Amino acid sequence: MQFYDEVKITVESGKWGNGIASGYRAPGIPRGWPNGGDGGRGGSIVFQASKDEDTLLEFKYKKNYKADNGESGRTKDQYGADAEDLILTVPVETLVKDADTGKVLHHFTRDGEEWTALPGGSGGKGNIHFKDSVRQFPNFFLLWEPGHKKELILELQLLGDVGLIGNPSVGKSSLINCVSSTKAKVADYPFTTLIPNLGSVTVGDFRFNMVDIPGLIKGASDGKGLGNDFLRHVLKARLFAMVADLSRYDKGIWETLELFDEIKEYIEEKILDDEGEYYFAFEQEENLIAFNVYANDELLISKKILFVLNKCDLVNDDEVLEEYKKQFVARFSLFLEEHQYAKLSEDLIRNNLFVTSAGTMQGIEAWKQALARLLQRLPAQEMPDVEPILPVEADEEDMIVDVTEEEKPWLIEHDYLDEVTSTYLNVYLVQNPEVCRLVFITPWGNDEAEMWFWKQLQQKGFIELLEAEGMRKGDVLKIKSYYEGLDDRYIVY
Ligand SMILES: Nc1nc2c(ncn2[C@@H]2O[C@H](COP(=O)(O)OP(=O)(O)OP(=O)(O)O)[C@@H](O)[C@H]2O)c(=O)[nH]1
Ligand SMILES: [Mg+2]
Repeated sequence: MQFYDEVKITVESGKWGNGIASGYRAPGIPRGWPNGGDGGRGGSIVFQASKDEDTLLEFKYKKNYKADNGESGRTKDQYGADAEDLILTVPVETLVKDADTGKVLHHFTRDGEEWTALPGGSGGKGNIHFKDSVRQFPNFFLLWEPGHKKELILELQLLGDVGLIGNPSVGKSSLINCVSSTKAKVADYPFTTLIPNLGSVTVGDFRFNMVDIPGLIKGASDGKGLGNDFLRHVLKARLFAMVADLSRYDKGIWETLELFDEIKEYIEEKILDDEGEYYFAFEQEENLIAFNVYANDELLISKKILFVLNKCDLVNDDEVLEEYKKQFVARFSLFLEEHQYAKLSEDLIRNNLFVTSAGTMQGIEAWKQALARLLQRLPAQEMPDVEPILPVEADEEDMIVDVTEEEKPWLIEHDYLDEVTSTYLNVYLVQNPEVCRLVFITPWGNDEAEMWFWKQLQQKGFIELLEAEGMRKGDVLKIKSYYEGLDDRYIVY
């Protein structure tokens, strides 16, 4: 089974049903009264997080999601039926991004959390709403607002505090199973783990997460083994636990240290910009080892590193064990030297070395306690910035972008402007989302509806804002469309 942790989908919310204009008439009541009902609400696209989901696999096969449209209103005061919202279930820790801009729109962190990605279209009011003292029988209704359509990227984030990194079969999954209630698959062949496992570890009343990813091998950055795409998950962890298999002796140490080259290449390829100057460094921070990445002399990434020598039950001789630890310290020092990193003190390396057995539980409790102590001292995990999606609230700042001359020839050709007066009339670009919405739900050509439109603009203060910008009768407003597949509109003031 493949692990789908990133998918691109298209979502589209439903349109509102049209309102309708109808009237009640009866013998003896010649004029009657309006009774056209509203259209029903269009379905929204709503995401819901669930702890029972752990992959985005479902979205791999179905890419397009569209909520139903609302029904049109009916006569005799009857409203059209609302459409149901389309609920899409995603795992907790899913990020929703705008596919065009890459901006993070939402980050799900709780089971059951709901978020409306696209609201169903609004509008669609029947003529019963427009009756007033002057207008006894309004003969218009409002059109549906079109639904919104958007391309989204769903990305599953496994935000871990501790990331387990190591070669295949060193016992990473066995370790996560020992310290959390996760039931990761364990087997004696390489690449048992194909999907990252996320576990929650409790020490007293402190809780932290741990991520176990598939085993990495030398050359993973060139696609060897399962490749290094899974490093993305571990890179979100504050602390890297590098796991080595004690029973592989010297070879086990080298294989583990070589993984730093893969991590380095991954970061160079996926995170660092080609242009800037950057370098990697192992540095002492209090009594911790930090693996730091600097770009243009600023610290960009800082991961704390500790080493776990697992399967110590296979070397149940204290002297050999002691020798192995010494060996590890010497090998790591040599690795730093050969790769031209600055030296670290031997005590520092030794203090960040843990010996465990996932088989007999030896050293597990001490390791777990040490992880909790370290994490409590480290700064909290950063969360990605979350930006709101459409529709944006109306605001003075976004009323008018510009006045343009460029479109005048086209507007003259299409009768929005006449040639003689066009020299002193202006074309205003209006990008306010609320003005856009009102323009799209108004049935243009119906005098009453148009009057209603201008009254709305007046009441909401838009006319005042536009006139303050210098707008005069006869000027053209170019209204920015916020709806997928629909062009900007022009109206004459
Ligand atoms: N004797 C002994 N065997 C262990 C220990 N930890 C894990 N194993 C065994 O080592 C083998 C591999 O363990 P896993 O936990 O699947 O290793 P992994 O690192 O997750 O492997 P991949 O997912 O393939 O990368 C299994 O047969 C485990 O039972 C240990 O502490 N002692
Ligand atoms: Mg595993």
